[in-house]
Parts: sequence; structure tokens; C-alpha cells
Amino acid sequence: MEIIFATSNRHKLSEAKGIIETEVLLITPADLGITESIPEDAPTLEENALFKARYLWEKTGRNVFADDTGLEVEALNGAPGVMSARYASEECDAGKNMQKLLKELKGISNRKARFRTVVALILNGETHLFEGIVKGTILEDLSGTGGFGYDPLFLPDGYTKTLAEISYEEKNLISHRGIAMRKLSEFLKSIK
Ligand code: ITT
Repeated sequence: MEIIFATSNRHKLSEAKGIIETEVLLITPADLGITESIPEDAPTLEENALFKARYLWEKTGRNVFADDTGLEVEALNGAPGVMSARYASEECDAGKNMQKLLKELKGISNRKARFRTVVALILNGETHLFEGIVKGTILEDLSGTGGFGYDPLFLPDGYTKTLAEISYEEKNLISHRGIAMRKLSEFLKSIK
């Protein structure tokens, strides 16, 4: 079975392939010549993920899933949350986003945060949602060059290395996306 992963983020795609590709072949909108950016301006991760998936379902009639992810920082009342990609500016620049986060948290001792991923699947016209959460702490400085986005600042609970200092396989084992994608993978296996 083929399924569209509604993303233009190559990091997300390779993380998802490590988990899902044994069940189904993942294809992207770009593989189908669809290059327009799909709006992500709803107030929740759930609505954004559903919108992306529905947009491609309506356009192609194919089975599709989308992931929307946010970094939710306790002391910032859940920000940047749904605004994680465009926290510092419309450019979606990870370096600038991390600098803004460090500035907002300057002098604040509560550094608790979590990544939350919501995956919306549309399979044969029916909608299913899967969630994954990893809890951790925002460091005072960047550490590591792996991963993407806010990974160099995020220390998962129980770990001494950030998500940018561990291998991609290890990140998949503990991460928000890994958890949500395994739920999706199990679901796809169960209906085969
Ligand atoms: P698509 O919508 O095309 O899938 P995107 O990069 O816009 O890609 P999201 O809106 O889901 O993806 O993600 C919002 C931002 O959250 C993303 O740009 C990163 O800065 C950050 N992010 C998402 N997943 C992350 C992860 O696993 N580690 C670190 N940061 C992450």
C-alpha cells in the first residue's frame, strides 16, 4: 500500500520512514508534483494536521497522513506551541527560533517543556488521530548538531544528551514523532 505523508520537511520524512516504511510505501506531495504550501494557521495542532491531510485527500483521493508538531513550554503558557515553525519570523529559521526562545526564558528557572505531535490520518475517507508527547527541559545553550528545529535545546527527561546529540534511531525511540508514528504504524498493521 502507498500512503502520502503530507510534509515538505525532509527531517520528518526520514524519521517517519524509519518507523512506517515496513508497513506502507511513503510518498510525499512533491513526489506527485504538488508543491504549493498548505496553510497552517489554525489555533491547534489537531486542526492543522487535519487540514493538511484533508487538503491532500481532496486533491488526490489517496490515503494520506499529516503531522503537526509544537514545542510547548510550561513557563510560557504553552508557547511557542502551534507557532513553533514561525516563532521568531515568517522565515521558519530554526536558529532564530531558538534564540528567541532563549531570550523569552532568560532568568526563568522553570525550564519544563514538551514536544507534542499530532498525526491525522485519512484512510479510505475515514479520519484517525494519533498523539505523541516527550517531556524534557530547555537548556541555557545549544548542544549538538543532529536532528532539526529546537532539538539542540531540548533535553529529554532521564537523558544527559539533547535530541540533537543522540542518533536518529535513538530519537525515534523516545520522541513525540516516534511515539505518534508507532501508533499510526500499529494501526495500519491492525487493519491489513
Ligand atoms: P510540514 O508542515 O511540511 O510537515 P514543518 O516544518 O512546517 O513541516 P511543523 O509545523 O509540524 O512542521 O513543525 C513546527 C516546527 O516545530 C518545525 O519547523 C520545527 O521548528 C519544530 N519541530 C517539529 N518537530 C520537531 C522535532 O522533532 N524536533 C525539534 N523541533 C521540531
